[in-house]
Amino acid sequence: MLVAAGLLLAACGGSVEDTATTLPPTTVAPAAAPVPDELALGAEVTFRMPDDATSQRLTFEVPPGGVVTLAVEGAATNAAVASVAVGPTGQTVSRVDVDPGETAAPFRYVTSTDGGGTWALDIQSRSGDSVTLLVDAPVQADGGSPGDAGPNAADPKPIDTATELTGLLGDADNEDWYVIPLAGGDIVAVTVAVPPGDGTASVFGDLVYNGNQVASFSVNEGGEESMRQIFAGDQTGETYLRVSGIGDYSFTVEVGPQTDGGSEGDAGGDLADAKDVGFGDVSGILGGDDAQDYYVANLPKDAVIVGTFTSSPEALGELRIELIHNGAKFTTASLNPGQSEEMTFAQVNGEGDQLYIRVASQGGEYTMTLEASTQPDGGDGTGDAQDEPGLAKQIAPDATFDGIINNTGSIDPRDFYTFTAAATGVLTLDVSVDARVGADTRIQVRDDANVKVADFSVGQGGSSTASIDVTEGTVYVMELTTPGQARYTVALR
Ligand SMILES: [Ca+2]
Ligand SMILES: [Ca+2]
Ligand SMILES: [Ca+2]
Repeated sequence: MLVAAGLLLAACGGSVEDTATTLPPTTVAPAAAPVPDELALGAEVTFRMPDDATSQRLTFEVPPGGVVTLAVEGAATNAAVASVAVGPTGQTVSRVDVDPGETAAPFRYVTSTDGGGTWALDIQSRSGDSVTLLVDAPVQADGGSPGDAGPNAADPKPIDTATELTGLLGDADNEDWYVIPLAGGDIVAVTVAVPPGDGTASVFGDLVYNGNQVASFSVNEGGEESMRQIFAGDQTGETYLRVSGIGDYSFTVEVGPQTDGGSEGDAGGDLADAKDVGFGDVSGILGGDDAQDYYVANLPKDAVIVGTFTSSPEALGELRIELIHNGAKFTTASLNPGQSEEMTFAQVNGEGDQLYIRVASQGGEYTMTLEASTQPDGGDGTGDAQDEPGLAKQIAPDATFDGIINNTGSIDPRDFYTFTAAATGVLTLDVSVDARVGADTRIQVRDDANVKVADFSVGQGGSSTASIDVTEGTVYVMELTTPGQARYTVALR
């Protein structure tokens, strides 16, 4: 019997096999029953040209998106070559010639959703010769359900996500469109593969959103390509996967929300829409129209913010980090792909003030590890030692404590302390400056007559000791200043 080659093509992912066999002579005898003018799909018939004719038209109905296949065999007793022209009525898309006793090369033609209808076989042969015919037109099953995927955004096919699906393109079917619903702030990942074949297949995939192509890739035979597109929080509605080209393909679509800051959803694209995060580990992703992520966190009073920021090695271009307080950027960092940077920044702020973090790039993942603690100035837990002598923070004459000053942006340029000498004699003042968060730091001490009794500087990572003659009961004021930012340790003894 004849086997519809196209069915084998579909089943074998595009490989061509000539599996038709020579019919036993008994079956090529003239048909016992007349062949109907309209052929049934999938049913083998033997047509004998009437004695008074050399051409005859037979028709069959092709459903939209059907893959038309035709197998033809000439009877061994035929006197000459028979030919069968095939195509939608009024049009020939192929002509199949078959020698006596031979099987013609397989024919396959892919129609699209807007194709189908009545097709014709125009048979020409010697009068009395016979051909055995098998036509079929199984409907494509693009995206795992019956039917061709439509040719545009007006007629896309819904699909299951996270499942490997298949599709078919070729002939009149140039584009398959699939619809992917977006909830806002989604990540859409698409993989498309084209099986190995005879070298004629290749497809092009792209994602379309709001009429614009937002991502694209091409896949050759035997290849597989993937793409990932990030959608911003306000990008809801639908995106479309368009596959165009020729051939069988398989594909998988995965859709899920971004998890910026550890919870479902994109971090907002402006200050008003910033995502609430605590300090700790914060990771997120940018890409496409999601070009910036904003976060907000409540600061402790007079916060020292320590952040480690890392851009993924696959990031697109520079990652920019901005820390914002009271509507003003107070520090920024720019990271290349794969780069990591630690930043420390001392603030002067009220309890519960908010820190905003803006992260911006063309695309990629990032992580931030954030800590915030109150400035340790004077060791009393109340925060910054103020930058006016009249408001100097009281310390004991034998105190040891840490502090921090930050003159970048004049946020906390000076720390003032005051102490009362417990005894007359020499008071020793040790000052060291942190090696990592450090800058030249100047220490000045004045007595209650505003006479300077000490004035020395300590560099980054350095330490120094001063001996000061003090008088019991006298109130002294100590001032620390720096042009940069410095963590310092002071010990009075
Ligand atoms: Ca298709
Ligand atoms: Ca994001
Ligand atoms: Ca301070």
